[in-house]
Amino acid sequence: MGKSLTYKIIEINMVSGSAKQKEELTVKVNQTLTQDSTGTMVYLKLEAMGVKNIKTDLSVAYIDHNTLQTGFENADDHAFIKSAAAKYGIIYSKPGNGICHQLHLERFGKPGDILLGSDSHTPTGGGLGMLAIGAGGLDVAVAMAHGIYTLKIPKVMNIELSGKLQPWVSAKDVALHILKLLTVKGGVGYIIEYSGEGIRNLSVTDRATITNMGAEVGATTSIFPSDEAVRDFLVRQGREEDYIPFEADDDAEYDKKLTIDLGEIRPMAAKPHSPDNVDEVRNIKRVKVDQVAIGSCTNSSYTDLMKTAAILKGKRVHPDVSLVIAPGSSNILKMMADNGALGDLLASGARIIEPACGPCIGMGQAPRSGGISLRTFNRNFRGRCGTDTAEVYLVSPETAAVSALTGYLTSPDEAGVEKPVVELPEKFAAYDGYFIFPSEKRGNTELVMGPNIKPFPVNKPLPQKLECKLLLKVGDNITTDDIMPSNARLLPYRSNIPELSKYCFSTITKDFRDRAQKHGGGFILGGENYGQGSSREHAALVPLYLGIKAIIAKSFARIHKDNLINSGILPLVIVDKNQYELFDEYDEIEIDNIAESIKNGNIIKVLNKTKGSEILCRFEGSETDAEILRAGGYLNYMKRMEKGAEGDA
Ligand code: MIC
Ligand code: SF4
Repeated sequence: MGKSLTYKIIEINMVSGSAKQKEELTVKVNQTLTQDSTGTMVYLKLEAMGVKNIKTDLSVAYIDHNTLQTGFENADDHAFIKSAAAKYGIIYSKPGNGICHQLHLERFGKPGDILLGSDSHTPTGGGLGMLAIGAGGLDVAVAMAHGIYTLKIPKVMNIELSGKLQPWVSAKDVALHILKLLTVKGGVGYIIEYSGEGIRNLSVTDRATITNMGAEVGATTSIFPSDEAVRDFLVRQGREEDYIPFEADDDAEYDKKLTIDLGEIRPMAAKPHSPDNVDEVRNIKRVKVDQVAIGSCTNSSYTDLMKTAAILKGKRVHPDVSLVIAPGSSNILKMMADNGALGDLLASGARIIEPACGPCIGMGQAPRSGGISLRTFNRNFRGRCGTDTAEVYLVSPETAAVSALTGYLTSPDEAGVEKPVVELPEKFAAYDGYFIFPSEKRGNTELVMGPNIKPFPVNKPLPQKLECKLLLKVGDNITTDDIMPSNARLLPYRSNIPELSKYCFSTITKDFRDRAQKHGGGFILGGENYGQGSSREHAALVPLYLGIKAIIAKSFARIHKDNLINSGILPLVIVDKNQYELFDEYDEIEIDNIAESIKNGNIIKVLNKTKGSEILCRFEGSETDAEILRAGGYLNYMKRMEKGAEGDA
């Protein structure tokens, strides 16, 4: 049997373990990326580890999320990250340069490399044949410190694409079609590998749109082969030397296979409030639109924005619509300024904002109360746009631009508008004016810590017995946006866990912090896919700060489970899912004999003292994970290991 592309890349980067064992293996991490809203924690942890030099080939610290500076907080965080970048030899990307994933694809991504990023959409890099994985901040700090990442070996799902996209259908519609097929949990435990004749007609940025939204199906990452399209992209970016061809063997072995005929896909939309609530646009009843937002790491490429400009050229945005556009990178904005397309956007009445995540993470441009917003983004969770009562639909740039003209959600193939054709420039702009490259002589750079940067919480070793109240019972697919919401008001406190704790679970209940404080912490009961979505480790650190000891759930999303373990919070999986019904909020819960029970596979009895019932759970993790939990989280575990090593010497 031949090898998948995934295993080929894993094999060339393998440090220890065996891909055949299907358990855990350690790989070399060639590149890392951080962004600012998760990055402050990464660099605080790197500092706490006492790291002198980073071990990756290349690491980049982007500032793209918290770019509104309505107070000193975000600017303090930028200054801190800039000083950390200078101290550790990391490339710093100034605010205004663009969105980490789009920039990384343009300037640094390399076929065959492994990239670890403190953001769940790091898999965007899979569009040019790299294994690009999103992780919690601590894992990225460890990757920088030691140059490695330990991976629970995922299964590989092959999606074979045949046929050709119809006019007006684009990569975003493919991503949404896949979400409809797989749902937000269908990719958990898998790396998705694309193959087939259909991929030949997809450019690198099309592919990146698809791998980007692999995060929404819960996949560890998604990857396309490195072929002529990748070479072409790298040549235009002036980086042909980074090209290496990589593809799976024809007879590669896969754990699951799907086939999709691209020709059958129509313009799609994800309706409120989940990316998998997908239907064809033409099936959705007439939806009047208040806002259209184009951009985000999913759809802010040169091609996406040039298509938008071509659709809007010589026309006016509908009077009831506010059209906002955030380019993916300063290079794209510069090219569009030079070739006149920016002028076409402005003449149509579009609002152009700086290249950044912007409205995608609620950093400005919140819709009006009860407003309808069409967005080319990847997540439409309730409240994420900054307005709890707004309804967000996820669509392609084509659907967004045409709907901005008509004022209604419109299937672009049925609007009688001329279809845009975009020619790629021979050479993409590469000014790199917003990058600060580390200096060779780094000396004693001091970290710049403003008053907004507070110490992060560290857990205590796991006791033998836990007795607490069940503070909250939630349903399936709870997102990290539910656990620790983000918007322009809260994001400035990403370095200030005590302040953030006031808003923990605030999309679900307003009194979670009070409950936790009143009862001295406790447990949470969750449904399937608990912790899906963002990689933010704040969704573990804030519960840790509030005294949460364990999360008992039907299943967990990958990154969040790792973040819980790294924070020393027990993630326990319910063996018989029906038993979820046996516990209710405020029941008194007891777990005894913990150290022994968390050996992988052992049954853990979770006793409900209020009802006299019992749920049987398991801890699903490696022996190292169990050790980390016993020690009270990764940093304590590291200290223990170091002490052990000193003791041995
Ligand atoms: C997101 O899209 O949810 C974010 C904001 O980029 C997050 C990271 C964060 O919460 O800071 C992600 O995707 O990991
Ligand atoms: Fe930024 Fe949105 Fe992409 Fe997250 S999903 S990295 S917030 S653009």
